[in-house]
Amino acid sequence: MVVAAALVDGDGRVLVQRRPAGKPMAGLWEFPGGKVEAGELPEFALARELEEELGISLDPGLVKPCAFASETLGTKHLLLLLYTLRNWSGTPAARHADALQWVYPGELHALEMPPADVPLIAALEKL
Ligand code: 9L3
Ligand code: MG
Repeated sequence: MVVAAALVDGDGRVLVQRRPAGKPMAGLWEFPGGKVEAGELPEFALARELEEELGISLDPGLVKPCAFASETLGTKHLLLLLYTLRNWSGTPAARHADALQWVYPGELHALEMPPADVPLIAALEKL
């Protein structure tokens, strides 16, 4: 299971990051996040991943479930849970990604995203 966050700023824009060269799906824009570890609650996994990837800290109790999607690649099945996050501490910096950008949800369609992220856009357009 993979968790990801849509950080939402005061203007309603969301943060996406570009997967770096050398990683699977390099060059695609994704909602930041990563794999939930064994025994870990999803919201805590999300806080851990966002700290590692963006250098921000957040209260796992303040993330809101938003949408989910599943993706099958060969024999690999991926369940992706998307949460929205409006309050965090620190300024997001690209620690794992090679670029970050803030975009309005309607602009996400123009970006190349991993297959599991694409169906999540609709939920963000209704925020
Ligand atoms: N993944 C897809 N969309 C996302 C995230 C955070 C992750 N928004 C996929 C890419 C990998 C898998 O989940 O197949 C694990 O992610 P990572 O650990 O490679 O970032
Ligand atoms: Mg990740």
